[in-house]
Amino acid sequence: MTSLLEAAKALLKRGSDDVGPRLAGLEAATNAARGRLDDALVDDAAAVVERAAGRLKLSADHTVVAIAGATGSGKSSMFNALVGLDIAAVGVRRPTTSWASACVWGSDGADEVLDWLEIPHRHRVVRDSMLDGARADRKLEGVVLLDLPDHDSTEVSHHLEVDRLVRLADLMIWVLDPQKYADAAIHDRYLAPFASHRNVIVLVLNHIDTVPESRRDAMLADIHRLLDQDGLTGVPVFAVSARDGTGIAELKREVTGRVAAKHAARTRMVADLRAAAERLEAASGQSDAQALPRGRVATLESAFAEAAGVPTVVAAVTESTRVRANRATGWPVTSWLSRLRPDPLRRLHLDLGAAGKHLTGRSRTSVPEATQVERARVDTEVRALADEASAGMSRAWANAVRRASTSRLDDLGDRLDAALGRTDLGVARIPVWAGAVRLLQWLLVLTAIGGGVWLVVLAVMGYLQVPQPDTPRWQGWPVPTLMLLGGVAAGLLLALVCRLLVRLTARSRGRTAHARLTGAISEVARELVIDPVEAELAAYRDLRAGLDRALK
Ligand SMILES: Nc1nc2c(ncn2[C@@H]2O[C@H](COP(=O)(O)OP(=O)(O)O)[C@@H](O)[C@H]2O)c(=O)[nH]1
Ligand SMILES: [Mg+2]
Repeated sequence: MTSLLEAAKALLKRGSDDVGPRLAGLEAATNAARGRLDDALVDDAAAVVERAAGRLKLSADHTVVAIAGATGSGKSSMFNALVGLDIAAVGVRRPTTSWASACVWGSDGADEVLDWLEIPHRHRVVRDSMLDGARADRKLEGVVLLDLPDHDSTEVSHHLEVDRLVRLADLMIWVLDPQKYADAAIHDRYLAPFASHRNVIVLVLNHIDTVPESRRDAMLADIHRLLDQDGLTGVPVFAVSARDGTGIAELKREVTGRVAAKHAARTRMVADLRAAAERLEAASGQSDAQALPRGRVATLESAFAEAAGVPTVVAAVTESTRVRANRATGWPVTSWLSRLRPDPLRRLHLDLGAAGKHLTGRSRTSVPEATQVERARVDTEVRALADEASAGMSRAWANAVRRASTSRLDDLGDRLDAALGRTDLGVARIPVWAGAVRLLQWLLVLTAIGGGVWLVVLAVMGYLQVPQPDTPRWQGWPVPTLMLLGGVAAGLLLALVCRLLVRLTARSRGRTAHARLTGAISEVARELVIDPVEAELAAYRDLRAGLDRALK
């Protein structure tokens, strides 16, 4: 039960608090909508994303406050004064490490932030764990206070660390001391370069207890003058003593003010994100993306196949196989007659194979181009597919789907023709059995001719009254007569039987060619229509997922 409650709480918290996922969601949705929804709308959402991302810096739930300054200016003392405990070592240079110390008020998600800032565990303090909740300063909830390494340290890594943290900070407290506040090196090297960050900088003149009251105003005026020269006009300056506590309350108020401003900005940011996401949703529709229905794809492919002339080619394959195999297996004496008829595949320029096409230099087959009716059917099927795929989407998105579905249809004719031309129809050779039959047929013809010649010789010898040798007999029949009649009869019979086989073979080759052609045509359909439509559906899915995250 408890774990269930915990889970529910965690969910609720996510639902109301996490700006990061909302921002990421809106960004994904914006990218997906680019080019598909109205440009002005998408630009608007992108601007919200950019603004929010810039404002977020590190974490919307934390306000990062960094204390920077020269060695001995009192950073560590200031850190301790703000924390209210002696945590940072005072009066110590840190030559051995370049790491900042950190204190976090409220522990929610603090570790993540500190990990991100790469603050080692031993330098972390969580304020709530040291005091009971009632005493902890509620207004400082979410503050991450960093005691930066000395900026005037000679080690390069220290500079890198300072630069990195300063860029991430929501507020930078720059500590000066009365001795060195006018030091040109500090102003030129450290303050002036941060002019563009001036709305996140406050200046602290520490050690104010060591300055006689009478001189304090003049010193502050001098600092303001120097800041003007640095391009840091308007940056607040606090006169503080970390030792006796002068001005610490004001400084704390400044910090809590920044925290409140950040909370307000965050609330406004969430509202902006939601509003932009809602506008995108209104323009794109709320339904889930559909998968492309298989049936639709199949009818589209069959429309493509018809437009490409697949039935014509398949018929030609069947017919051509029939003609060629019949010619091979038919009775040789009559089968030459069939040569007078042109081969149907040759008519379509489809039997040449790649090498032949190269030789003839033809780039197109002569399969007739799609008729208007066939072409119209393709268009209808494409539209039906786009309509079905975009069901439930807004009109704008449905238009994007439809645009995509027709975007590549211009070269449909050429692409289909090329697919036909490339396909191996499997008709280059006559079947092996037909070759064997052809051999047999010729043997039979030779037998018949042999018998015929023999008979003619006998007849001539009879006519010339030349004494004839005994003609061999078989079952009472003279062998030459048997050879002539048997050869002719067997040839004719064989041809007849083969016609049946040829018809079966032709049909099977037709089926093979049909399968191969449909395969090639499916590829064209996928590339020209299905893929572009699916890209739109994928973008819609991305958009929906992004909006769900942004609006959850
Ligand atoms: N009189 C006086 N001494 C201070 C003040 N703040 C810091 N110090 C001293 O200045 C020295 C350096 O302070 P520290 O906080 O270590 O400076 P850091 O090097 O910038 O971290 C220490 O001896 C502190 O006690 C202050 O406001 N007044
Ligand atoms: Mg220090």
